[in-house]
Amino acid sequence: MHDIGKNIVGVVLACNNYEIIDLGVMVPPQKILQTAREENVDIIGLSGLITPSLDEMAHMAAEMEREGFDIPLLIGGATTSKVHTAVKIAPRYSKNQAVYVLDASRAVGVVSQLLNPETKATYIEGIREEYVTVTDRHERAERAKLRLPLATARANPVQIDWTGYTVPAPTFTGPQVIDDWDLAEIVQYIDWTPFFQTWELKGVYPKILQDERQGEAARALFDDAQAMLQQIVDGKWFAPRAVVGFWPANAVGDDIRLFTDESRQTPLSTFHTLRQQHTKRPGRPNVALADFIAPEGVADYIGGFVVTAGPEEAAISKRFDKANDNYSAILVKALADRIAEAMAELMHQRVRRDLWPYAADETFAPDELAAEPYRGIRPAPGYPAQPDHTEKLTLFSLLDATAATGVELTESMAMWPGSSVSGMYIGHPDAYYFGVAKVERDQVQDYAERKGMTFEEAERWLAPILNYSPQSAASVAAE
Ligand code: B12
Repeated sequence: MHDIGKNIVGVVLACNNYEIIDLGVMVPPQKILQTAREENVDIIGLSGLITPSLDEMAHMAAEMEREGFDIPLLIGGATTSKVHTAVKIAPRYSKNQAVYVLDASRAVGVVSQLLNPETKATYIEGIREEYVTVTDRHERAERAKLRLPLATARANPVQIDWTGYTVPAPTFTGPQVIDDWDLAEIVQYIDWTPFFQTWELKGVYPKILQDERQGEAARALFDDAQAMLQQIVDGKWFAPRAVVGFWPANAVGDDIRLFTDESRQTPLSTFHTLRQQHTKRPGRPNVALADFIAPEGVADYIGGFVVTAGPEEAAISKRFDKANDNYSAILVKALADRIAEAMAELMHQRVRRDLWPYAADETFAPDELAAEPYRGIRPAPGYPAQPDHTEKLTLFSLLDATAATGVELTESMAMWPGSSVSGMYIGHPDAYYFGVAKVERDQVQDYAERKGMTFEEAERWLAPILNYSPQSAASVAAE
């Protein structure tokens, strides 16, 4: 994971004359607290991109309480929310206040209120009252959400008629490294819409360039991006790497069993999937990814991949920072993210046409792909269809991904270098993206057994999607 959101907040606050100490990414809580003490800071800020960081934030709040800190704790980043801050973080830090900040533009107002002795107490009082209301509303809404027993949900899967289903075999079994990347080709596959979101410009590319209110800023940013992209391509600033693999596979219940070879006699590994447990309208299934893989007796396959723009972007960004060019430092990271996503898109097309040619005749142009008009999906561990980030362990081991690409998995299941994407390939024409949403205790129990985890471990990794308050919540934060 890397730190564009945190960078932007840091730059915005620094522009408003606050002194920022940026400790980087994946910093252990003790280092943050030690620096906070040594430097006598006024506020600590945490940024979280993927859900495992939510637990770490709750843990940090408990540590601050335990060590007697009495300064505000700011919370931000893509997966954080006011509800999570109010329900899971703020209650663990009663000595002062945890405050959720939606975006960089709001950070200045929040910080100035918290640092001004005249406004601080009233501001914190206001936040406390608001968080009590948010927590009450959240708990009422949660109680109202009735989930189905797992067995009932399982009895309502996606109905696919597998009789007569055939799919071409992939051109190889097991992993293969792909390192003949042409940056100029990758660039054609960039989806620009999320790039503008990074800069808080909301709208769809290319329309956003003509937008009445944001058009001018969007055009200027886009021109800068194109100029830097040209330098990235011409100067070969990045060395992208990837690994892709395919295996014979069949669904066994909610699991996807992978085999060593076509005889399907020797199991190699298992992907575990989670099933939607919410009440559905008649005719709507309770989906799990395993529904899109054929049961035993039918020759089906699954693929997996890891792509990375490479680690170079970090050093380049640092050089810009050193030259006091924060803008280019953030721009190069945002472009590295786009390149990683573009590689995922380009490789998926190569898979469909050549490597696992179930759509060999596909002719979509690169700029048509963002709308996903093609056959098959590539769900990623951490995305709504598979919220369990630990499935990356299985994927990485199957692909021997660290040796193949240099991408490492951190303890909290983030990938380093930050501009990396991983996922699975599912080829059935009826496969689609969905959100598992919240699950009940019975599914957590079942999932833990299937994965060979303890119940508490499974609860911890699934914490963001539990439809109940886990008994272990307190212990997670108090660990
Ligand atoms: C760009 C992006 C990526 C990029 C790069 C991510 C990165 N920066 O490291 C790429 C393509 C590489 C990527 C990869 C992945 N991603 Co991604 N990604 C996104 C996306 C689309 C935008 C995130 C972003 O950079 N936004 C722009 C920045 C500027 O915004 P921001 O981080 O929210 O920060 C702002 C505020 O939050 C606030 N703020 C942030 N920090 C702080 C701190 C303080 C103190 C304060 C006051 C304020 C503050 O101010 C910032 C500026 O306004 C989000 C979806 C979304 N729309 O949010 C998914 C998302 C974050 N990704 C997600 C996932 C799962 C992944 C992968 C794990 C998928 C995979 N298996 O490959 C990988 C993980 C990468 C890794 N290295 O581990 C999920 C996470 C959900 C979850 N359950 O954990 C998301 C939410 C998508 C989704 N809906 O499922 N991703």
